Amino acid sequence: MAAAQKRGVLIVFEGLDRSGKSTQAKRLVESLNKRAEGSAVLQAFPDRSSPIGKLIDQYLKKEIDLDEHSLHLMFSADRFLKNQMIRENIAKGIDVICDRYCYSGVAYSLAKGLPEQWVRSSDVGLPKPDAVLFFDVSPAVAAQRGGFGAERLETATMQQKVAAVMPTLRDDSFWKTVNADGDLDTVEKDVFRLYENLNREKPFESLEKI
Ligand code: DGP
Repeated sequence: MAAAQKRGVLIVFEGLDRSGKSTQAKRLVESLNKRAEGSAVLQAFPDRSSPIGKLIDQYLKKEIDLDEHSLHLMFSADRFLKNQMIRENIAKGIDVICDRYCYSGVAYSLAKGLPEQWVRSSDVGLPKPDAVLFFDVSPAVAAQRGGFGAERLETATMQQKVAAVMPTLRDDSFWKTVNADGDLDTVEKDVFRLYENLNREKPFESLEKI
């Protein structure tokens, strides 16, 4: 009898701007697909090409203004648009790697002062990550990696606030810290080690709280 198909895993890369999370998320997906074509997909949030993501993109580029509560819900809705895609891939044995997830959503909105309970509730029900890799970069190393971009939230003040909030969202049962100060190859190896140790035997869950 053929061996039962193992499920895929959902891995979320979170961290501050210039922590290297986007680069490493891409590297992980490339390396997995090199080993087995079609075995992993990359999903960046926000998905700026989705109907809602297009509006978010315009907001980030300062082309339109949006009410902050609406914006929070739009980021959540953008993630829920991928709910089915994530679950179908995981069921088929395909790994889904996300560059940002609801933890960015909560951290940015708390940093802006929106009500905590409300902010933490809108992503409940999303697929629960098997691992959140938190890219921990020291301020000195982040500064060496260059200045901020021109988008609305790319400011020192916002980054400091998000840096203060993000660690408070940590859940030790599935968050893992990646030392993001290292060079690209060292960090890639650390990420791969964490990836290899994930448990595909346990049932895939939904987020009950954030
Ligand atoms: P990126 O494409 O990774 O550079 O992210 C776009 C910007 O949007 C970045 O400044 C972080 C911010 N961001 C990402 N996800 C969320 C979210 O869910 N809510 C809010 N308010 N901001 C977010």
